[in-house]
Amino acid sequence: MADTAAPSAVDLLAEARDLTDCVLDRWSRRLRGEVAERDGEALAYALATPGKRVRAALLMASYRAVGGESPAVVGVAAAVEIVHTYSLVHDDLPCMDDDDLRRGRPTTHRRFDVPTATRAGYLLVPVAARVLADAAEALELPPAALGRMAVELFRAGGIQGMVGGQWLDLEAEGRTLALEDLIGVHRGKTGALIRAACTLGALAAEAGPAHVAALTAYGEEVGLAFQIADDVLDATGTSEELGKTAGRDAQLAKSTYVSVMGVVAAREEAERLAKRAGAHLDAAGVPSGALATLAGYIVTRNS
Ligand code: GRG
Repeated sequence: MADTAAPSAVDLLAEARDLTDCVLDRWSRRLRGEVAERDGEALAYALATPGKRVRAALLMASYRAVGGESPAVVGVAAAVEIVHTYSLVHDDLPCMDDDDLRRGRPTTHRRFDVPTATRAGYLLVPVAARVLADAAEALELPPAALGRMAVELFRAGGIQGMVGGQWLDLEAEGRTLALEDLIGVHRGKTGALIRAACTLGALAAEAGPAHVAALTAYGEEVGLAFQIADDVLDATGTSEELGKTAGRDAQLAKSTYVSVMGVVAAREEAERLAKRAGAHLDAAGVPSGALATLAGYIVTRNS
């Protein structure tokens, strides 16, 4: 019998967005008091841009899947979303993807200027650390758990993850990558932070090693699937639907799943990964309703 009470992806994302945006708004107001005028405005602008909050939703669903119950977990989700927001601000800069539109609004460097947007991006990284530390305190986690969450988050954001993947991505512009190299780029620039969101959800709930590993494995698969879906949307969506310039990958001559295998095979691969993600949870006995819904959303979304 169908479970009519099971929340849809729209419900899960709306909840994550409402809760996370409250934390981000509180920090925006705090930062406006700490940071000089124009930089404070740029920080608040970047934090207020309307993201889908997929990473927050994954983190909260991962936390609940292993028994977490505190609403304070939203602080951990906000920390991950702040790292993600910094990456978008920098990704759009002229020295990287050089884009004018993000989340349906002018990019931070277009709304302000390149030096201000660059500073705002860097400033967000220590803000994420502060938000994470506050959340760990509110969750009454021991210092070792905060340390482990910080290592997971900032390792995923660094050379072994997001920065490393982005670096390879930039170096590969105009070149054709082999599929295994493309997988490395995608797992780094996008997958690592998504995987970390799932791991942090498990760590925030003080889950045991088998459950942490299962959620990490789930995050690894949906992280890659997310970027494959992004490649497909870049090739098939409109700028209006995406809130960012469509067709940018082709303009920048980037290797993507679409350029390597075409739209149909790329969609099939994303769906295969989403199924594999669910299998990791099933094998570890982690109840996976919301996470299965989110994996399905990640590979069928239209924005
Ligand atoms: C110094 C080389 C170097 C890098 C700095 C800029 C950067 C770090 C990394 C870029 C990482 C990046 C932007 C990867 C793309 C990830 C991606 C698919 C973003 C879109 O995510 P959504 O759709 O966006 O969840 P919203 O707006 O909904 O949050």
